[in-house]
Amino acid sequence: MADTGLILKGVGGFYTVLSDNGTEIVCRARGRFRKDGITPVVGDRVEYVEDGEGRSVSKILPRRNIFIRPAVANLDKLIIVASLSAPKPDLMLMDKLIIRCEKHNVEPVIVLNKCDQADADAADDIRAQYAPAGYTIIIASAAKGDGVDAIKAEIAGNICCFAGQSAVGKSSLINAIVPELALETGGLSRKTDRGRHTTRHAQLWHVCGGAVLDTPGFSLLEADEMEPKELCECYREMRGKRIGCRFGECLHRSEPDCAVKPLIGTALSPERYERYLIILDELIEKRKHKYD
Ligand SMILES: Nc1nc2c(ncn2[C@@H]2O[C@H](COP(=O)(O)OP(=O)(O)OP(=O)(O)O)[C@@H](O)[C@H]2O)c(=O)[nH]1
Ligand SMILES: [Mg+2]
Ligand SMILES: [Zn+2]
Repeated sequence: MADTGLILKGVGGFYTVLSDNGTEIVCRARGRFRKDGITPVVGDRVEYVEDGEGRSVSKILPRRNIFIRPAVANLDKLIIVASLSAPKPDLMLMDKLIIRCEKHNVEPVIVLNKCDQADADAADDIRAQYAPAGYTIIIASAAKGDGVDAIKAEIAGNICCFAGQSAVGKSSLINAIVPELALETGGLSRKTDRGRHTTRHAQLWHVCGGAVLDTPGFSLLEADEMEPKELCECYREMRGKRIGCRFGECLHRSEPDCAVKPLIGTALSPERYERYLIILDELIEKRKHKYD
Protein backbone atom coordinates (compact mmCIF):
# COMPACT_ATOMS: atom_id res chain seq x y z
CA MET A 1 0.00 0.00 0.00
CA ALA A 2 1.22 3.48 -0.83
CA ASP A 3 2.06 6.01 1.87
CA THR A 4 1.15 9.66 1.55
CA GLY A 5 3.00 12.88 2.20
CA LEU A 6 3.55 16.51 1.24
CA ILE A 7 6.15 17.69 -1.29
CA LEU A 8 8.48 20.22 0.32
CA LYS A 9 11.09 20.54 -2.39
CA GLY A 10 11.83 19.34 -5.90
CA VAL A 11 15.27 19.59 -7.45
CA GLY A 12 16.57 17.70 -10.49
CA GLY A 13 13.87 15.03 -10.50
CA PHE A 14 14.16 14.31 -6.78
CA TYR A 15 11.48 15.31 -4.33
CA THR A 16 11.73 15.86 -0.61
CA VAL A 17 8.48 14.55 0.84
CA LEU A 18 7.24 15.12 4.37
CA SER A 19 5.59 11.77 5.05
CA ASP A 20 2.42 11.70 7.12
CA ASN A 21 4.36 10.06 9.96
CA GLY A 22 6.47 13.24 10.16
CA THR A 23 9.75 12.13 8.60
CA GLU A 24 11.36 13.72 5.54
CA ILE A 25 12.24 11.31 2.75
CA VAL A 26 13.57 11.65 -0.79
CA CYS A 27 11.61 10.25 -3.74
CA ARG A 28 12.08 10.14 -7.47
CA ALA A 29 9.22 11.04 -9.80
CA ARG A 30 7.90 8.33 -12.04
CA GLY A 31 8.30 8.89 -15.78
CA ARG A 32 4.53 8.71 -16.16
CA PHE A 33 4.07 12.27 -14.85
CA ARG A 34 6.18 13.71 -17.62
CA LYS A 35 4.08 11.89 -20.22
CA ASP A 36 0.85 13.21 -18.70
CA GLY A 37 2.28 16.70 -18.64
CA ILE A 38 1.73 16.90 -14.89
CA THR A 39 4.69 17.78 -12.74
CA PRO A 40 4.58 17.45 -8.99
CA VAL A 41 5.12 20.84 -7.34
CA VAL A 42 5.74 21.86 -3.75
CA GLY A 43 2.55 21.70 -1.75
CA ASP A 44 1.31 18.65 -3.64
CA ARG A 45 -0.04 15.83 -1.55
CA VAL A 46 1.29 12.64 -3.08
CA GLU A 47 1.36 8.90 -2.72
CA TYR A 48 4.76 7.28 -2.84
CA VAL A 49 5.89 3.68 -3.09
CA GLU A 50 9.01 1.75 -2.24
CA ASP A 51 10.49 -0.27 -5.08
CA GLY A 52 13.81 -1.98 -5.83
CA GLU A 53 15.48 1.35 -6.64
CA GLY A 54 14.23 3.31 -3.65
CA ARG A 55 11.15 5.44 -3.21
CA SER A 56 9.18 7.14 -5.93
CA VAL A 57 6.15 9.41 -6.12
CA SER A 58 3.38 7.30 -7.65
CA LYS A 59 0.39 9.61 -7.60
CA ILE A 60 -0.48 13.29 -7.17
CA LEU A 61 -3.64 13.67 -5.10
CA PRO A 62 -6.30 16.14 -6.29
CA ARG A 63 -5.23 19.78 -5.90
CA ARG A 64 -7.22 22.43 -4.05
CA ASN A 65 -5.50 25.11 -6.12
CA ILE A 66 -2.34 25.54 -8.18
CA PHE A 67 -0.12 28.54 -8.95
CA ILE A 68 2.55 28.85 -11.60
CA ARG A 69 4.86 31.58 -10.35
CA PRO A 70 5.90 30.40 -7.85
CA ALA A 71 4.92 26.79 -8.59
CA VAL A 72 2.97 25.75 -5.54
CA ALA A 73 -0.20 23.74 -4.94
CA ASN A 74 -2.77 23.57 -2.16
CA LEU A 75 -2.11 26.98 -0.65
CA ASP A 76 -4.23 27.68 2.42
CA LYS A 77 -3.00 31.18 3.22
CA LEU A 78 -1.10 33.97 1.55
CA ILE A 79 0.84 36.07 4.01
CA ILE A 80 0.94 39.40 2.19
CA VAL A 81 3.76 41.49 3.62
CA ALA A 82 4.04 45.25 3.24
CA SER A 83 6.35 47.68 4.98
CA LEU A 84 5.31 50.54 7.24
CA SER A 85 8.55 52.40 6.41
CA ALA A 86 10.57 51.74 3.24
CA PRO A 87 9.62 50.58 0.65
CA LYS A 88 6.29 52.44 0.73
CA PRO A 89 3.29 50.08 0.73
CA ASP A 90 2.07 49.22 -2.78
CA LEU A 91 -1.64 48.77 -2.16
CA MET A 92 -2.33 48.08 -5.83
CA LEU A 93 -0.09 45.03 -5.52
CA MET A 94 -1.81 44.17 -2.22
CA ASP A 95 -5.23 44.26 -3.93
CA LYS A 96 -4.04 42.16 -6.86
CA LEU A 97 -2.63 39.54 -4.51
CA ILE A 98 -5.89 39.52 -2.56
CA ILE A 99 -7.85 39.07 -5.80
CA ARG A 100 -5.74 35.98 -6.61
CA CYS A 101 -6.46 34.68 -3.13
CA GLU A 102 -10.20 35.17 -3.39
CA LYS A 103 -10.31 33.56 -6.81
CA HIS A 104 -8.42 30.47 -5.69
CA ASN A 105 -9.82 30.02 -2.22
CA VAL A 106 -6.71 31.13 -0.36
CA GLU A 107 -7.07 33.13 2.87
CA PRO A 108 -5.13 36.40 2.72
CA VAL A 109 -3.37 37.60 5.87
CA ILE A 110 -1.96 41.12 5.79
CA VAL A 111 1.29 41.69 7.66
CA LEU A 112 2.55 45.25 8.08
CA ASN A 113 6.23 44.90 8.89
CA LYS A 114 8.96 47.28 10.09
CA CYS A 115 6.70 48.85 12.73
CA ASP A 116 9.93 49.57 14.65
CA GLN A 117 10.65 52.26 12.03
CA ALA A 118 7.17 53.77 11.90
CA ASP A 119 4.93 56.06 13.96
CA ALA A 120 2.25 54.46 16.08
CA ASP A 121 -0.48 55.60 13.66
CA ALA A 122 1.34 54.48 10.48
CA ALA A 123 -0.97 51.50 9.98
CA ASP A 124 -4.24 53.39 10.50
CA ASP A 125 -4.87 54.28 6.86
CA ILE A 126 -4.23 50.71 5.62
CA ARG A 127 -6.35 49.30 8.43
CA ALA A 128 -9.21 51.59 7.45
CA GLN A 129 -9.01 50.45 3.82
CA TYR A 130 -9.07 46.71 4.57
CA ALA A 131 -11.22 46.61 7.70
CA PRO A 132 -14.55 46.50 5.79
CA ALA A 133 -13.41 43.30 4.04
CA GLY A 134 -12.54 41.80 7.40
CA TYR A 135 -9.04 40.61 6.60
CA THR A 136 -6.67 39.78 9.43
CA ILE A 137 -4.01 42.49 9.80
CA ILE A 138 -0.88 41.83 11.86
CA ILE A 139 1.48 44.66 12.80
CA ALA A 140 4.99 43.22 12.90
CA SER A 141 8.67 43.84 13.20
CA ALA A 142 11.11 41.17 12.13
CA ALA A 143 13.78 43.25 13.85
CA LYS A 144 12.06 43.54 17.23
CA GLY A 145 9.85 40.44 17.22
CA ASP A 146 6.45 42.16 17.22
CA GLY A 147 3.71 40.08 15.61
CA VAL A 148 5.83 36.96 15.35
CA ASP A 149 3.58 34.89 17.61
CA ALA A 150 0.49 36.03 15.70
CA ILE A 151 2.09 34.95 12.41
CA LYS A 152 3.07 31.59 13.93
CA ALA A 153 -0.55 31.04 14.91
CA GLU A 154 -1.64 31.72 11.32
CA ILE A 155 0.85 29.15 10.00
CA ALA A 156 -0.19 26.29 12.31
CA GLY A 157 -1.90 23.57 10.28
CA ASN A 158 -1.67 25.48 6.99
CA ILE A 159 0.40 25.74 3.82
CA CYS A 160 1.36 29.41 3.68
CA CYS A 161 3.17 31.48 1.10
CA PHE A 162 4.83 34.81 1.92
CA ALA A 163 4.43 37.39 -0.84
CA GLY A 164 4.89 41.10 -1.37
CA GLN A 165 7.27 43.73 -2.75
CA SER A 166 10.99 43.23 -2.56
CA ALA A 167 12.69 44.32 0.67
CA VAL A 168 9.53 44.47 2.81
CA GLY A 169 11.04 41.80 5.07
CA LYS A 170 9.46 38.48 4.04
CA SER A 171 12.63 36.46 4.51
CA SER A 172 13.46 38.40 7.68
CA LEU A 173 10.04 37.58 9.14
CA ILE A 174 10.42 33.88 8.34
CA ASN A 175 13.83 33.98 10.00
CA ALA A 176 12.28 35.66 13.05
CA ILE A 177 9.74 32.83 13.19
CA VAL A 178 12.31 30.05 12.65
CA PRO A 179 15.85 31.35 13.23
CA GLU A 180 17.38 27.98 12.20
CA LEU A 181 16.32 28.59 8.59
CA ALA A 182 18.72 31.52 8.22
CA LEU A 183 17.23 32.56 4.87
CA GLU A 184 19.16 35.11 2.84
CA THR A 185 17.95 38.65 3.42
CA GLY A 186 18.94 42.02 2.08
CA GLY A 187 16.11 42.82 -0.34
CA LEU A 188 16.79 45.39 -3.03
CA SER A 189 20.37 46.12 -2.12
CA ARG A 190 21.38 42.51 -2.73
CA LYS A 191 19.48 42.48 -5.98
CA THR A 192 21.27 45.52 -7.37
CA ASP A 193 24.78 44.61 -6.39
CA ARG A 194 24.57 41.01 -7.50
CA GLY A 195 22.23 41.49 -10.43
CA ARG A 196 19.81 38.83 -9.29
CA HIS A 197 17.27 38.18 -6.62
CA THR A 198 18.12 36.87 -3.19
CA THR A 199 15.29 34.33 -2.88
CA ARG A 200 15.74 31.28 -5.14
CA HIS A 201 13.76 28.15 -6.02
CA ALA A 202 10.46 27.28 -4.37
CA GLN A 203 10.85 25.34 -1.18
CA LEU A 204 8.34 24.69 1.57
CA TRP A 205 9.68 24.69 5.11
CA HIS A 206 7.91 22.48 7.61
CA VAL A 207 7.61 24.83 10.60
CA CYS A 208 5.19 25.79 13.38
CA GLY A 209 2.93 22.82 12.62
CA GLY A 210 2.44 24.00 9.06
CA ALA A 211 4.53 24.82 6.00
CA VAL A 212 5.85 28.12 4.66
CA LEU A 213 7.14 29.20 1.29
CA ASP A 214 9.29 32.30 0.84
CA THR A 215 9.03 34.08 -2.51
CA PRO A 216 11.09 36.86 -4.03
CA GLY A 217 9.47 40.26 -4.44
CA PHE A 218 8.60 39.92 -8.09
CA SER A 219 6.26 36.92 -7.93
CA LEU A 220 2.66 37.83 -8.45
CA LEU A 221 1.15 34.39 -7.92
CA GLU A 222 0.12 34.46 -11.52
CA ALA A 223 -2.67 32.14 -12.50
CA ASP A 224 -5.35 32.46 -15.15
CA GLU A 225 -7.22 35.45 -16.45
CA MET A 226 -10.70 36.33 -15.33
CA GLU A 227 -13.85 37.83 -16.80
CA PRO A 228 -14.39 41.49 -15.90
CA LYS A 229 -17.67 40.58 -14.21
CA GLU A 230 -15.88 38.10 -11.93
CA LEU A 231 -13.61 40.79 -10.50
CA CYS A 232 -16.04 42.33 -8.01
CA GLU A 233 -16.77 38.85 -6.64
CA CYS A 234 -13.12 38.79 -5.53
CA TYR A 235 -13.86 41.73 -3.21
CA ARG A 236 -15.59 40.62 -0.03
CA GLU A 237 -17.11 44.09 0.25
CA MET A 238 -18.89 43.70 -3.11
CA ARG A 239 -19.42 39.96 -3.33
CA GLY A 240 -23.01 38.91 -3.92
CA LYS A 241 -24.25 42.51 -3.99
CA ARG A 242 -24.98 42.48 -7.72
CA ILE A 243 -28.35 40.94 -7.03
CA GLY A 244 -29.43 44.40 -5.85
CA CYS A 245 -28.20 46.18 -8.98
CA ARG A 246 -30.55 47.00 -11.87
CA PHE A 247 -28.36 45.18 -14.38
CA GLY A 248 -27.50 41.52 -13.91
CA GLU A 249 -24.00 42.11 -15.26
CA CYS A 250 -23.42 45.39 -13.41
CA LEU A 251 -19.70 46.17 -13.05
CA HIS A 252 -20.49 48.81 -10.39
CA ARG A 253 -18.92 51.61 -12.43
CA SER A 254 -21.44 54.14 -13.66
CA GLU A 255 -24.48 51.96 -14.25
CA PRO A 256 -27.78 53.35 -12.91
CA ASP A 257 -29.32 51.83 -9.76
CA CYS A 258 -26.13 50.11 -8.66
CA ALA A 259 -26.25 48.49 -5.21
CA VAL A 260 -22.49 48.81 -4.66
CA LYS A 261 -21.91 52.53 -5.25
CA PRO A 262 -23.89 53.60 -2.15
CA LEU A 263 -21.52 51.45 -0.04
CA ILE A 264 -18.48 53.55 -0.93
CA GLY A 265 -17.27 55.34 2.17
CA THR A 266 -18.90 52.89 4.59
CA ALA A 267 -18.77 49.17 3.77
CA LEU A 268 -16.34 49.77 0.91
CA SER A 269 -13.25 51.96 1.17
CA PRO A 270 -13.07 54.71 -1.49
CA GLU A 271 -9.40 53.89 -2.10
CA ARG A 272 -10.08 50.17 -2.61
CA TYR A 273 -12.92 51.10 -4.98
CA GLU A 274 -10.70 53.50 -6.99
CA ARG A 275 -8.13 50.74 -7.44
CA TYR A 276 -10.91 48.29 -8.35
CA LEU A 277 -11.86 50.59 -11.25
CA ILE A 278 -8.24 50.66 -12.47
CA ILE A 279 -7.87 46.86 -12.23
CA LEU A 280 -11.22 46.46 -14.00
CA ASP A 281 -10.07 48.71 -16.86
CA GLU A 282 -6.86 46.68 -17.15
CA LEU A 283 -8.89 43.46 -17.42
CA ILE A 284 -11.20 44.94 -20.04
CA GLU A 285 -8.22 46.27 -22.05
CA LYS A 286 -6.50 42.89 -21.90
CA ARG A 287 -9.60 41.13 -23.23
CA LYS A 288 -9.96 43.68 -26.05
CA HIS A 289 -6.50 42.78 -27.31
CA LYS A 290 -6.87 39.05 -26.74
CA TYR A 291 -8.21 38.43 -30.25
CA ASP A 292 -6.12 41.07 -32.09
N1 LIG B 1 14.06 48.01 10.71
C1 LIG B 1 13.63 46.88 10.18
N2 LIG B 1 14.26 46.37 9.11
C2 LIG B 1 13.79 45.22 8.60
C3 LIG B 1 12.68 44.53 9.16
N3 LIG B 1 12.45 43.44 8.41
C4 LIG B 1 13.37 43.42 7.45
N4 LIG B 1 14.19 44.49 7.53
C5 LIG B 1 15.31 44.80 6.64
O1 LIG B 1 14.78 45.03 5.34
C6 LIG B 1 15.66 44.52 4.33
C7 LIG B 1 14.94 43.57 3.42
O2 LIG B 1 14.56 42.41 4.15
P1 LIG B 1 14.31 41.01 3.43
O3 LIG B 1 13.84 40.10 4.50
O4 LIG B 1 15.48 40.59 2.64
O5 LIG B 1 13.12 41.39 2.44
P2 LIG B 1 12.32 40.43 1.44
O6 LIG B 1 10.91 40.87 1.46
O7 LIG B 1 12.61 39.01 1.74
O8 LIG B 1 12.97 40.87 0.02
P3 LIG B 1 13.06 40.00 -1.34
O9 LIG B 1 13.58 38.65 -1.01
O10 LIG B 1 13.96 40.82 -2.20
O11 LIG B 1 11.67 39.97 -1.93
C8 LIG B 1 16.82 43.90 5.09
O12 LIG B 1 17.89 44.83 5.13
C9 LIG B 1 16.28 43.64 6.48
O13 LIG B 1 17.26 43.66 7.46
C10 LIG B 1 12.05 45.11 10.32
O14 LIG B 1 11.08 44.61 10.88
N5 LIG B 1 12.57 46.29 10.76
MG1 LIG C 1 13.49 37.50 0.57
ZN1 LIG D 1 -23.68 47.49 -9.43
